[in-house]
Amino acid sequence: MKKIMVTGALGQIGSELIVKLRNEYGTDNVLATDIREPQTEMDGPFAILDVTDGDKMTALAKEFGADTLMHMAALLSARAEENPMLAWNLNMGGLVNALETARALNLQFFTPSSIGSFGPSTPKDHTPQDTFQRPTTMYGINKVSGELLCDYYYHKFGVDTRGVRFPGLISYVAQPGGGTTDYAVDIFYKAVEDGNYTSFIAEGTYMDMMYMPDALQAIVDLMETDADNLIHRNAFNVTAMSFDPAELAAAIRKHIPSFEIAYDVDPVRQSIADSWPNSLDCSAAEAEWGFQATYDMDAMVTDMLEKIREKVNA
Ligand code: AKB
Repeated sequence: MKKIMVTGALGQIGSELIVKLRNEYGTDNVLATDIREPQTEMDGPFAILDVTDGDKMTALAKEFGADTLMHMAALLSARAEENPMLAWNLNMGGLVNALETARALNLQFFTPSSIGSFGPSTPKDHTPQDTFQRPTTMYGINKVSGELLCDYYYHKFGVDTRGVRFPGLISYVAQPGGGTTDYAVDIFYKAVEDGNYTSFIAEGTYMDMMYMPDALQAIVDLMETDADNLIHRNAFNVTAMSFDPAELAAAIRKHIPSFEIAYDVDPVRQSIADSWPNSLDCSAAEAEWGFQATYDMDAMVTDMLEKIREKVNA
């Protein structure tokens, strides 16, 4: 049975990952950590952890008897552009501390990279697994450096590091906050509450996306795969769908016919989106560990609207 410590456990991915891992491996076998206290009482172990405090991270993992570390704490793309030095210190400092903890305690290790690790010179369509990565954002620089660092820890120290390049993740549990793909979550709340949405990303801007249940399953599947199957390890392209705001609005209109979308483009987030791929090729993830997404855009929209209606009505 695994004993897993998770950083950033109250974030968009972390808050659902904790539930998934506790269902798979047992409540007491998953230690949730975050820089802030949970707003509601958490079912299972929790500890306060600022990931820039490496000694505390290692001490917590040791005390818990962790054999796995999932490092989720990070500043997303738009917030990183607002405060590049904070992003560098948190994203890179936190990652180095997490890798050092994994090295010291011989832990299996997961951390997500992102479509943000690509840049304007990357082929935009069916972006290959191995290709140019010259991102123009601080977040992207952090993500490419992180991919390389995780490879380094594997080759140099034998740490069992693994990771995926997540696209925009769509979920109804916790709001993302500070990302470029966040419009694809905000739109659902506005559709249910107001019947219209003003997008900060322009029509015609395609980005990869994935529904959270598929993202969580991808993490579990990758971590459970026999290491001998893995060639790429730390930065598998994964995706489930690619759409622009107008296509997403049309899919929402199948459920809310009067739904309207308008545009008030934010130049910072638009330029980040313009530097990212339209659609990824995830054949390496499919071949090496059987990655498969189950939600396409219509299935995701149906579930999101149902869950957000329940949430708003409650
Ligand atoms: C963001 O928009 O910053 C993230 C990401 C794609 O990594 N959702």
